[in-house]
Amino acid sequence: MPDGTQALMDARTGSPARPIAHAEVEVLIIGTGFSGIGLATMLRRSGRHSFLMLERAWSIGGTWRDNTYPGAACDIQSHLYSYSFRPNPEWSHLYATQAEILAYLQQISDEEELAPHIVFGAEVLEANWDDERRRWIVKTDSGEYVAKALVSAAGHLSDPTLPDIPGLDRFGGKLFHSARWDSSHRWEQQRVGVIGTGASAIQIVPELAKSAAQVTVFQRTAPYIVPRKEYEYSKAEQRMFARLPGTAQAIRDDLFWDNEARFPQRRGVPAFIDQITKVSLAHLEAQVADPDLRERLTPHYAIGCKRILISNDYYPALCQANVELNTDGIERITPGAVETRTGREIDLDLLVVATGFEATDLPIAHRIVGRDNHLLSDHWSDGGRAFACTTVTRFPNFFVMLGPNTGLGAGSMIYMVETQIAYICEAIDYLLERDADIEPDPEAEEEYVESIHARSVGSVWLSGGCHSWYVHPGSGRLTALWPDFMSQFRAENGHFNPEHYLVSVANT
Ligand code: NA7
Repeated sequence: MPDGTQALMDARTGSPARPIAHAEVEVLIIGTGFSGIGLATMLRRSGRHSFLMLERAWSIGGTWRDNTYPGAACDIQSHLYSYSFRPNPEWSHLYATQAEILAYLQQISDEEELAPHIVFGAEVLEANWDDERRRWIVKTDSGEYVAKALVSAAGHLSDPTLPDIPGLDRFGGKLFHSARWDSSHRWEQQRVGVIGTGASAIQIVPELAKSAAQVTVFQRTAPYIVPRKEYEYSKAEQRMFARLPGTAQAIRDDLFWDNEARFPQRRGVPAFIDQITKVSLAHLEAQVADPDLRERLTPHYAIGCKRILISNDYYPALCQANVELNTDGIERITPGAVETRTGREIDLDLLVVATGFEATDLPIAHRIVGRDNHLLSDHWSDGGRAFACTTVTRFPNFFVMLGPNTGLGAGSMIYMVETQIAYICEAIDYLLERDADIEPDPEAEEEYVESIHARSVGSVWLSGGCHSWYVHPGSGRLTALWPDFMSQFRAENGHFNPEHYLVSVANT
């Protein structure tokens, strides 16, 4: 097995031996990314201390711990991509880097005293609802945990996916996925290949182009790219945000409504979609002079059907003499090269696989078993479905964060996370105060899922003529994204309402 593949399979960091533990708590949370840390903070602030977070790695941070590739940064503005209940006056730039976001999460974990609640190195192997005990029994590789309520905060961009390309496993050079970057590997002066041209690849390529001998970017589908507004906050501004939090809040509000105003693009409203298409194509024209390269970089689907990327340095990197955009298609991978469909062999020392994540068939769903041995991945065989995007029929006292239909084409996932936190905290209060078990009425779930589908019909995601992980390949339905305004998500899903639930209480 090449060492790259090995690196992909390895646990996130070292794995110190630990005793097998057992514990019973009110709430178990799987994961310590933005969803888990945020929910834990609010549980603790509301006086609930009986909870544990199960984390398979050895540090917190989720996707912001895992994605350490050169150039890793968020493409949503920092003052919006942060919790409203933990504003950070010290954001250095309009868009934060991975390291800055991870430090922000770590600081919250420290200051909110979450460490005693985290079990590191505890990968959930199976979570079973026990109808007699009316508890979730969660087996991990470091012990068994029991809880009244279970929250999956495992994320949808957490398990890398490898492309199904013949020979990938026989590549003899260095190979790793963008989300498992091996920082010990020196790629300077090497011949590097990058498979994929998504949000990760377009951040990686300009960094590689600075000092690799040769970079070959293997593109299957051209992305739309728009300019990235750069802005560094001055020390004076940061002091102002700290002393007058209302000024940072005003920025946050502006950013929120700016993003919200982009939603009509995704509905394909002509005036909106034409405007953003022009912006993107003008960016390409301004940055790429070579007509052949420009043609190959021109997308042939409706903008927004795939994520609109932001970058000022990707196109210029592709114009460098040491960088090639290859659009021939990959035939196979040999021990030393990528062979294209035109029969050309491109020799490589390093192959970076930036092909995204298992986002349509979430691996965690194969490990969660509800009432009557019902497996979550079976319930979701046609794509994720949940009432209020959060609860699932036949899965009592179970909540999923950033699961079905919670992704965004434009906007901050942290807003979605905070909405779900409020919903879940209210639901947990409800069920713990009554010692009740709750699950959504199947009819309510069905009605909700249909209302989401009705809203997604006609959107660029379904009608834009592209292939993306937003749409479930089996059902053809939009299962990853929320097909409405962010504010509408909060209006619908900001509060728990027991009316839509089947509620059972012990001895009744
Ligand atoms: P994405 O956005 O899923 O992008 C994956 C890229 O990999 C995309 O360009 C794919 O091309 C390409 N890909 C996938 N499989 C193959 C094969 N078999 N051959 C060639 N190319 C392939 O993942 P990212 O990590 O970039 O970004 C994930 C999210 O992070 C993003 O949405 C943001 O929310 C942040 P395709 O377009 O499918 O033709």
